[in-house]
Amino acid sequence: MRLAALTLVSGLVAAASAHFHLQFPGPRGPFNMENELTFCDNYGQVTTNRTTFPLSGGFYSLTSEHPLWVLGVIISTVPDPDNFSDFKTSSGQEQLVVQYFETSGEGAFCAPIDIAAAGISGVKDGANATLQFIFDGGDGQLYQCADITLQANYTIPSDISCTNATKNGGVTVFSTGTVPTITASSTSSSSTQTSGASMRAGAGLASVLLAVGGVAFAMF
Ligand SMILES: *[C@@H]1O[C@H](CO)[C@@H](O)[C@H](O)[C@H]1NC(C)=O
Ligand SMILES: *[C@@H]1O[C@H](CO)[C@@H](O)[C@H](O)[C@H]1NC(C)=O
Ligand SMILES: *[C@@H]1O[C@H](CO)[C@@H](O)[C@H](O)[C@H]1NC(C)=O
Ligand SMILES: *[C@@H]1O[C@H](CO)[C@@H](O)[C@H](O)[C@H]1NC(C)=O
Ligand SMILES: *[C@@H]1O[C@H](CO)[C@@H](O)[C@H](O)[C@H]1NC(C)=O
Ligand SMILES: [Cu+2]
Repeated sequence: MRLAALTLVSGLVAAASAHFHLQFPGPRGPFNMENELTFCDNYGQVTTNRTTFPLSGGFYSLTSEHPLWVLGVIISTVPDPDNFSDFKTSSGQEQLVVQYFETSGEGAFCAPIDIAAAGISGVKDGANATLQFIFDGGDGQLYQCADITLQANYTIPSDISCTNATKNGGVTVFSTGTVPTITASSTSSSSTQTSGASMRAGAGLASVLLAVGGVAFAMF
């Protein structure tokens, strides 16, 4: 009886503590789990220790603690972005540099990013910018920010790791007019208790993100 209760509690704690950690470019400050539900993990102030980051041909990396998740990356070119409006165009569209996509897999994830290709105003060689990573693994939208200086032809040092955990599944990019369906095949053995909740929340999120992605897509 007591054991069963403990197991249930630890299962709930595990579900609540599962989030994502931005690895590269580095975030504004130490990871704070509760704050990750708020703008920039609640680091509202710009930092001066910016990461030099390639204008094109870069990569970003994170670790996921959720088996099934959605990610998008937005950019701001204002000097001290401290609210979501700073990551939007004057007409209110999110300035996406990585289109929202869904994938599966816990652990390391690393993927290419071409900031110049997004055609955002103010993005150029030598410009300062802030990236905000928006992640949802089924327990709310989570945010981490990285302050960067863009540099053309910059090569990310080879000691920065860029690997995928072998469990990473396929990618669905939300830029078409079709509502994506989340399949049950992507659940991992270690997170079976949370997968049902993740999938339901994920399906709701998918519709919202589809609307966002659809609007962004229509702009191109
Ligand atoms: C910048 O400095 C802060 C405060 O020392 C630190 O927490 C953060 O990790 C640093 N950011 C990078 C990208 O190194
Ligand atoms: C970019 O940010 C750094 C650090 O905050 C600052 O010293 C530099 O002047 C800024 N560069 C531009 C072009 O605004
Ligand atoms: C967001 O911050 C900018 C300055 O960075 C400010 O001009 C603007 O009023 C703020 N918008 C909101 C909605 O708080
Ligand atoms: C990791 O997986 C993503 C999605 O499939 C892919 O775009 C990326 O290139 C992979 N990263 C590495 C380092 O292979
Ligand atoms: C980047 O490299 C290309 C090709 O080598 C070159 O034409 C261009 O001038 C470089 N840009 C900068 C800003 O150095
Ligand atoms: Cu979480």
